[in-house]
Amino acid sequence: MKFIQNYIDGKFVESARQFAHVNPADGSVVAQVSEADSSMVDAAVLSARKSLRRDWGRFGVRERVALLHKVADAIESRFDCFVAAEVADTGKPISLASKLDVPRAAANFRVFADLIKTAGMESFHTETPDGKSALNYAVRKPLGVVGIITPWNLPLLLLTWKVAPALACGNAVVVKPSEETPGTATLLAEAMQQAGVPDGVYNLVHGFGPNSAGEFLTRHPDVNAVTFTGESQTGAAIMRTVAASVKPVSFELGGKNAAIVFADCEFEDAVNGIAQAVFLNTGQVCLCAERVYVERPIFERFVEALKGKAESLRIGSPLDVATEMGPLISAQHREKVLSYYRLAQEEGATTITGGGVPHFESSLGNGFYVQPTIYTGLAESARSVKEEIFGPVCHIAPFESEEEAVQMANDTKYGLAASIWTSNLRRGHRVAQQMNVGITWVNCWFLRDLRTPFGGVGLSGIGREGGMHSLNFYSELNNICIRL
Ligand code: NAD
Ligand code: 6OD
Repeated sequence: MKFIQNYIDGKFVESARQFAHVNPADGSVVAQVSEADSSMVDAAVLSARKSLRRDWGRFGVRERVALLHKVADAIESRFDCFVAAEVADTGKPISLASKLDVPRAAANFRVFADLIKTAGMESFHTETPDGKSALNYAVRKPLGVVGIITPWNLPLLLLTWKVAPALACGNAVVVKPSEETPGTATLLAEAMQQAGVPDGVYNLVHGFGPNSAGEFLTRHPDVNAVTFTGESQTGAAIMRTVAASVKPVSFELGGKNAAIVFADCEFEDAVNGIAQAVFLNTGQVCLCAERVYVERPIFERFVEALKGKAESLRIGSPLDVATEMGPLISAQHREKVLSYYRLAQEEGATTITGGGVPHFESSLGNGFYVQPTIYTGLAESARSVKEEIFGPVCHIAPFESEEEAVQMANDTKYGLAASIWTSNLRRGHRVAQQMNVGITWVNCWFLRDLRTPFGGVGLSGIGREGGMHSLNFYSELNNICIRL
């Protein structure tokens, strides 16, 4: 049995309480994880604070940049260990962890290192009506101690997406990964040690949300800012907690994303792209499309083609390189997804494919698998069309006009991402600009440039991260005005 520990002030530390880490592919307990109590969260925050007063606080940008590249080197030098830990954490196919999560973790450190190196600051030469003259320039300073709370779906990618810019800006961090996925964050602590990151700069506490490490961290008076990725309702709870101390927050929350497929699309590209957008990572990507709107003339053909894609997905062991779809993260999450499968039936859906649980003779039968599922025929007001399911499932509805497609796509309390599929680029631009979301893709999906703004509107979040947006969130600006 493996033991997964907290990492505080450069040391791996155990706690009195432990919880089990379960393999989603077969339901077996694979590790015991130390749950940090409130005194350990205090120690982590104190250690982060002290690091700002020691070497780390005196590091210049050049030294921080060099160190972040060393962290990326350390991740790459242990590539296979990170892939194994990501697969053990999530049950995602090894091919996906190798192509997406681990390379992105290293890229997050490199991109934000390079960005802070070249980022300039604003300056203004000011002349007042009464003849005074001044030079204004802003300087960037760290926020201090940043609390980072992350979910289980892309645990390493999303953690490093926040840790890298936070460290680039000179902060020290205390991270609380999801209780479902403790492995890669712990391996990242080893990579930090290997890279020579000073003690206290990266602290890791394991545990749950309410009345556990997550809440202790967000409630902590000596944490200067909180950045969170997860469910919208959790974001609301964290917002209530941090309100008392008026901390800056960045929230990347849930979605109920739409895809709009016009009859003039490149049909094969659109089918392949939407299959990715619906089923990647077993539908557990916040950007996944759960609502697909298809222009009437190609509706039947599109539904048939996506059904073919869903039914040809190789579902199986995450360790098999041929596997394309793994299990959901947990028994509890599977029950949630299956409850939506039942709800869709009750709400009058036509099941095009799936709707249940695949059968396995092997130990995978104890895993948390569901079938990739497509529904049609639901009213737009149905709960299963309105609420985030976070599984390999979509509802496909026909539309008659561009205006109707835009109206249906925007009829949601969420607003994270959308994709538009058309060979008419003028229409692509026009429709994209009407999407009430933070991220719109045209003829692609989840094609990322880390310098671009990332975030959502409505229930999908507050603020933007990515590129300069991350640097601006993770720093305080001090404007200096010099009378000339
Ligand atoms: P979750 O909100 O249940 O948990 C996320 C993290 O918050 C976990 O570490 C959890 O322990 C912690 N937490 C829970 N309650 C807390 C509390 N009261 N105080 C402090 N911490 C608390 O989310 P999840 O189930 O892990 O992830 C899935 C959700 O995340 C989906 O809704 C998905 O859309 C969303 N998500 C959004 C993005 C994005 O970029 N917008 C990215 C990935 C996932
Ligand atoms: O690609 C990213 O930077 C990012 N934040 C992806 C989020 C995916 C949500 O599950």
